[in-house]
Amino acid sequence: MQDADAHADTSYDPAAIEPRWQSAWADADLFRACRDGRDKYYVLEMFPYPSGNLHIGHVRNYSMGDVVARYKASCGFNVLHPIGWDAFGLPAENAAMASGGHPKDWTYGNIDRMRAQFRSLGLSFDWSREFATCDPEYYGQQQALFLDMLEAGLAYRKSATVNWDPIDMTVLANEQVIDGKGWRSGAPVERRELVQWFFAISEMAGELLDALDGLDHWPDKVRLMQANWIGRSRGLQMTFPKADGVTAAGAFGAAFGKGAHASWPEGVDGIEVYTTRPDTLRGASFVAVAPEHPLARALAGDDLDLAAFAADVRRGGTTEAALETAEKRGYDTGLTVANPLGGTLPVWVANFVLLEYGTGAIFGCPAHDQRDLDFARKYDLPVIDTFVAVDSDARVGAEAFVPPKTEIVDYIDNPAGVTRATGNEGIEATIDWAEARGLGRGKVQYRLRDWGLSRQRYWGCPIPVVHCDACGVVPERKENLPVRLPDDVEFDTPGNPLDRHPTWRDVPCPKCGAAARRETDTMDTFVDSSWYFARFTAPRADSPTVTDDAAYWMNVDQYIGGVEHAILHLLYSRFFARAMHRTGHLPAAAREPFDALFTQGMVTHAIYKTVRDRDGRDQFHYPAEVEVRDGVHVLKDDGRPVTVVPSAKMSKSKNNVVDPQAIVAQYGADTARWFVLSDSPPERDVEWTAAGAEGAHRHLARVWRIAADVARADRPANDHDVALDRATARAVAEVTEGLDGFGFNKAVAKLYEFTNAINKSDAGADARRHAMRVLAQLMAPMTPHLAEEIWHRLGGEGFVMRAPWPKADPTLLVDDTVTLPIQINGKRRSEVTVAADADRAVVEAQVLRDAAVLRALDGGAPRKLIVVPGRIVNVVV
Ligand code: ANZ
Ligand code: ZN
Repeated sequence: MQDADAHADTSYDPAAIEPRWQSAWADADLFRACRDGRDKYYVLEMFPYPSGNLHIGHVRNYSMGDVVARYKASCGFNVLHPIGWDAFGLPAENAAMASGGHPKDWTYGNIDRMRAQFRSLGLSFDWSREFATCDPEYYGQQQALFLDMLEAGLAYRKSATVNWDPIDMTVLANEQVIDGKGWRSGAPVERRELVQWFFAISEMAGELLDALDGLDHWPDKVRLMQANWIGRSRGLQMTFPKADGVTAAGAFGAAFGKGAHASWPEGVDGIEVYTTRPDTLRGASFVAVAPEHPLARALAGDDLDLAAFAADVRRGGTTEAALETAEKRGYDTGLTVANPLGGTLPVWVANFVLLEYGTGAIFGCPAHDQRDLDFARKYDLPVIDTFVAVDSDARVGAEAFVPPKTEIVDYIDNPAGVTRATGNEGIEATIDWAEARGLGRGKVQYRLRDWGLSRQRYWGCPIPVVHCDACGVVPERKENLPVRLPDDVEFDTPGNPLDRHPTWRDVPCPKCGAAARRETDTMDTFVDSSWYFARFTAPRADSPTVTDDAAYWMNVDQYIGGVEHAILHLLYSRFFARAMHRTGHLPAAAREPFDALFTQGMVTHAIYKTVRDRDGRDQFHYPAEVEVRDGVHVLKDDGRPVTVVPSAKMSKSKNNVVDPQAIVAQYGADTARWFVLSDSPPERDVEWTAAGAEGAHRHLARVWRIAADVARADRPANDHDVALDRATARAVAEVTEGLDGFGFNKAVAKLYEFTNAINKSDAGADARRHAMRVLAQLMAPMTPHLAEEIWHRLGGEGFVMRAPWPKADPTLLVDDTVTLPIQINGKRRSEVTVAADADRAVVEAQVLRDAAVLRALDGGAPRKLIVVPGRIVNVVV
């Protein structure tokens, strides 16, 4: 036996190998996808935002996709593996504002840099299909889709309450409001009424929810997050009729409260509420409406205090989270409604009631809802139990009593006569009771709101309509698409530059020709990423998709991306696929566009920090400033001890970012790819360490040397060696299993083993060459350049990716021995390895010689000795 490491002739030089193979692949157009008679496989990684530089998280994401793409190609599939750029968005405008350039130049410059970085990683993208969402050829087709959706009633305009940033002068998405302030400007966000464009996603809430069940190859957590976001609930919609009495009112501090002067507006007979806990009706102590509810508006007409209260509430954001944490505040209108169970309830306007959910009005039951309880405590409203816990004295106290709806409780005077039942049973019975008396009707409600897509920004897809005084909203003619963004814009004043661009904005009406005005809102950038996967199937077509191409390439067989997109991006894409089907742009089968989804973990890195004497603040150090002395991390400079925070998210401000370009320059792309795939399961985070990268590189260099040794063929030829054949078969079987099941780290571990097996093997030259070629094939999805070079040097034909994936000879996989665990008195204590076909007596004899068994028997005989052949041995002493 000899170790190849002993006499290496050439050394591993990725800087020479990698660019050479990248050009060879490009020259052979190896990754271009064309429709043919084979089965297709469409693998897609979420396309990147062109921020300017790849980060190491990208390397992991795209390496995983590349493994799948190359592996499936070797398995004979016609693989589609495209890439593009999610290129519209605010950062480009911010950069233009900060440094005076143009968003377009900034964006395309970044794309050029990142494309080069992608190429240096050797990713098997079909570059012929590349596009950026800011290409007019792309967003023009998006405008065509929009017009079709407008016609189909899937896009519409309505007035809506939005988060308005008064400094940036723009609408903010809920996620852009942080602690009630604009995420960029830091200005307190206001609520505003604006006419906005919407997609009718809520109309599909039910089917989007139900279809989640069919997505077997999606992570459960993502399906659950989507289900929660859609938020189906069943409840009761009921009306509280108006009553004559008025309350003493005057509860909003000393200043607010209408008191005895209030009267019902003309034509209003009561208040309709939506409740998911009708079983708590007995505990209702007030009714509340949203500040923008028609009743509140009508009353505010001649109640200045109420108008002032509503205006005050408007100064908070509209997010649910903001409302959840904001102090509960209300205004007593002085009006009352009748409770069908007797008595009257006061009517309030409350800041925690949302206009857009249910009916924009509620009844409050403080005993069983925390918000209602906070409200009741503040304004001194009654707290009435409607049910209590069965076996404990848990009930409303400092906190509301809110048991899960599946828990059994004891009801108190439930109107439907329910006594001991689960909340769900109580709810259903009370709905039946209310329906039977005509008090209301059962209703399924979704939390999902329609998708507001209007953005008052420049760097986005223009909404292709024109506003005409005579004709109203007029769709742009399709032959005039794309409606291009004008290039000559200024970013020196806040607000939307399109609003101040007269020659772009002022156009004749497409219908009557009169002077009219272009829509200056652009689309939410989530629109751009909601159909790019479909566009990749025919990226240059002059319609959004092409029937035959979509039919052949859709669906995406494997989608890969970060879990941060678990909700919005995936939900919007699912909606768009449905909308595109309805408008004739996708086949029915593509309504769920992603057959399988994989969400990968992050690449993390330790943070090194010390505390600064001057002000006690943390100071962060680059890895290069730190070394280990006697097992302790210290600063190289002055030996001060460093605190290590392991496996932290990378962040520039914490000095713990690894730059893929530096890694590629130092070790090569294959090392970077191998490392990010190796250390932990793909769904988990992997911690980048210098030692780990070094180790990955050493391994690849070792594979290189072993290959060189094998290539020398200075041994007697002999093409069979049972041990090596077995090791090869096992490696093929297990690596294949790893790749099929997203167990890339397991596949990598197997490849380490197989490398050792080849190195140690004393088989003849041909057998070793064969094994080495198989190793190259198995490594090719992860380290394509090294694999290609080895394959080539060992006489492999063509490109390694084109070589058919090896198959494991099943007869070589059968082990001739088995290892059985030995349990002593029910605990696993040892194991025994015997011939696979050994009979019971042989196994028993060997068990009785086992050291752990001998110790336990202590000279005696076992009370029982049970051999379950092939499985386990039980010894009772
Ligand atoms: C009475 C009640 C009693 C409620 C109780 C809850 C607990 P989910 O289940 O998430 O759908 N609600 C209804 N419309 C609202 C609105 N526009 N703004 C704020 N809150 C609203 O939430 C439904 C519950 O949230 C409803 O059930 C209603 O309060 C409140 F012990 O009605 B409930
Ligand atoms: Zn007109």
